[in-house]
Amino acid sequence: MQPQTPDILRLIASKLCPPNSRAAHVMVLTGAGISAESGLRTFRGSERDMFTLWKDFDPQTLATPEAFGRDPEMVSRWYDWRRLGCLAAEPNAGHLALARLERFITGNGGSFTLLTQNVDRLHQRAGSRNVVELHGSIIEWRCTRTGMLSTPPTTAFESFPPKSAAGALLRPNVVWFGEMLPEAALAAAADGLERVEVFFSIGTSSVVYPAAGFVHQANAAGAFTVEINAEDTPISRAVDRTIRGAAGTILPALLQQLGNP
Ligand code: BJW
Repeated sequence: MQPQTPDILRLIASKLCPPNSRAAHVMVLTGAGISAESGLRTFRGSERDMFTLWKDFDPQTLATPEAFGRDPEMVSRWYDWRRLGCLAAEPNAGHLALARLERFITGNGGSFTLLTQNVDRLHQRAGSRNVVELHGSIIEWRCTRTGMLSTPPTTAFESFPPKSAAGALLRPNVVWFGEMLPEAALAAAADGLERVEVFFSIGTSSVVYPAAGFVHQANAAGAFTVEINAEDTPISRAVDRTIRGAAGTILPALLQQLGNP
């Protein structure tokens, strides 16, 4: 942890729960970095990061409806392999700290919305309640004909590409490049961003829109904005405070400043 981090954490704690006042309206945006400490690979990252998921695969070509249309077997095998990895992973100290922070904030009269770009469901498994899945979930799959959602068993599909009960192709219920985010998720984000008082961007490279633009909306709403990331990102200079480090270390340290609720 950098030497100035405890001072920054004290300042953030005072914004989250000002003395003699209700707790703040808080929004948290998370990305793949928060699940890195659970052993799940990130999408992008430094060249040093051997766990970068798309070191071997190009996201712009794989996470698209076009890629699925061209080669549904390859794309669904890749997603099923990732689905099993998510099911095998456990929430880490960062996920658990956010669930505790939500209980603290809502218990003290504030509001808490967790916007996640992650498809792994680890926030929910850690106990977070108000979670908005911006890019869907890899745990659920969707019939490409009827749109019906289903949760496959915890073992690999028996054949690829997998088929739905209706006999059509099944695809992961995630948002690919060029696809719209779920309307309800966008509405929840827009609603919260109008009145947000403290905004966190945690473990995201802030290059994928529309999520990468949320911090600017939070700034425009007058919120106190914070980034927690292992590296610099395009928003590092746009936030009020940047904390360089691992979410699984920083977030528990922030809770300590709040009296370890
Ligand atoms: C740690 C750490 C530790 C590591 N602690 N930190 C405006 C401008 C330009 C383009 C667009 C625009 N609006 C829309 C677009 C097009 C496109 C887009 O954004 N393209 C960009 C690449 C430029 N967006 C879309 O198409 C979106 N749809 C849309 O907007 O519809 C309307 C529309 C369509 C077309 C044109 C215009 C409008 C949909 C985006 C869907 C993204 N889908 C994916 C795949 C999901 C399924 C799957 O999982 O496979 O979502 S892509 C991938 O990137 C995934 C992630 O959620 C997303 C973001 O990645 P994330 O989470 O930030 O991870 P990383 O790996 O990038 O970063 C990890 C970070 O963690 C790093 O910074 C590390 O340093 C850090 N870290 N360990 C703290 N321990």
